[in-house]
Amino acid sequence: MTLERTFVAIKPDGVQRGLVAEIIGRFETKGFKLVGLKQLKPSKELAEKHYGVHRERPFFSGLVNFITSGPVVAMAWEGEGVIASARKLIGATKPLEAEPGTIRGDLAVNIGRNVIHGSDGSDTASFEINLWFKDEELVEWSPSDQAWRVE
Ligand code: D4T
Repeated sequence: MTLERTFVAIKPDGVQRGLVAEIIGRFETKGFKLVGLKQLKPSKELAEKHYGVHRERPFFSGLVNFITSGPVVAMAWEGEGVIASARKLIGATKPLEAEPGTIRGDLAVNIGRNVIHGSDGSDTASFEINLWFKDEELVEWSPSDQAWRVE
């Protein structure tokens, strides 16, 4: 079993719309383990690093303005296969193309207000967890009911 960690962020629209509990609940009830959690208003520098791959895209400055506009709930989740599974739980980038049952499929309509981010691979996951969290903000723990989730 290979344990992975991924970075998930509830964007300002998700926080402003009161979707934090609903979104955290999807990962919790799936059976993943929350190892990092904080709310912050990201700096421009943090947002530009996070979305660095999109620096040349026309939507980049709007995206940075949006992500720095209000609180973001930053999370690190751990579990077997959590990186790909989180992307499935989140759904397609364009919410109208996201399947019902996914977070974006159920809770969003617009690409610029798609409520949540999840790392798209293992390198990105490590980069983003290190970018958003200090080592001491990540908590090692064992859920007492783990044997009822994973054999
Ligand atoms: P994030 O990174 O927010 O989880 O989104 P995705 O991984 O699903 O999609 P992405 O990297 O292609 O896009 C990053 C971010 O930019 C916004 N966006 C994207 C936008 O506002 N307009 C656009 O045309 C695109 C392609 C939405 C997500």
